[in-house]
Amino acid sequence: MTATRRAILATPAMALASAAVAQPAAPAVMVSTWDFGAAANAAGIAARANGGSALDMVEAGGRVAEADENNSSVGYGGLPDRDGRVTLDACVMTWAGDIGAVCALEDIVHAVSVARRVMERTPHTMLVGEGARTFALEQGFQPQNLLTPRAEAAWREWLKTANYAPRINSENTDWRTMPGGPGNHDTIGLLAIGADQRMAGACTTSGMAFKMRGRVGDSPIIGAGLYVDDEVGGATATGVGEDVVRVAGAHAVVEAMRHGLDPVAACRSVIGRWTRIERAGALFA
Ligand code: SD4
Repeated sequence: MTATRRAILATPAMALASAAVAQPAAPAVMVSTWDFGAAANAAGIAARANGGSALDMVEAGGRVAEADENNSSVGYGGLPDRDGRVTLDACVMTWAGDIGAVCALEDIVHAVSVARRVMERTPHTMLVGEGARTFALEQGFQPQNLLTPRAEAAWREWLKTANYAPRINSENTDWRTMPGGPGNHDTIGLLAIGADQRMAGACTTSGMAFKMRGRVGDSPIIGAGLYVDDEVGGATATGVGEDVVRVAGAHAVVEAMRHGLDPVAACRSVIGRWTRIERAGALFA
């Protein structure tokens, strides 16, 4: 599970998160994936300083990444699918088990906020595609073209070979190499603990670059890309979603912690499970 090894997540951060739950006086904690997570954390901590909840914190952080056109796999500036359409996936989850998600959302930059609206204003937990877009517009979100010139140039370059070959751990090496570079994925996952010591999480992405139209990865799937239970802790994933979904990654990590493993050991146990599945599976490339 190399692709998701670092990704499944928030490993050191999760240790902090777990500790904070057990100590009522502990300061608010926020962790987010990758370099761009620092700006997201700053936004989240600012939201808390303004009286925001853990959910407000992760939403604020996710919105920073979504608005950053230099991030090629979240929100505006995300690399498109093979048809040239930017489609976003996102979800949120609170300590109370409230959840909301959108999949394959087009033309709306703040997918994380739409996911929150799904949670708060519908009787459902997930909306997809055109339905998600219609709901977002009804909720007052403004439509905009999410395909930036840089992302379009990268897509046109990709079309020359149309070779779909996601590389594991590309976040470490070349997510900054847009346009046209091989940095074909990354995502932001966020976990936060609010002043009331309650936890929430969010995950938002444009998914794998040049994916098939309609493809959805792990990021908006509760239990795969994100899981939160503040009796135990939280986990979020980035990486090749097809791999994370196979082991219900985030949920598996939280459940392993529930059974007494520390966060690192919990991640290792899930990676081990994935590795065993990979070896057994007939359909793996
Ligand atoms: C997905 N997990 O759509 C996301 C992509 C990602 O680093 O995290 N890339 O499969």
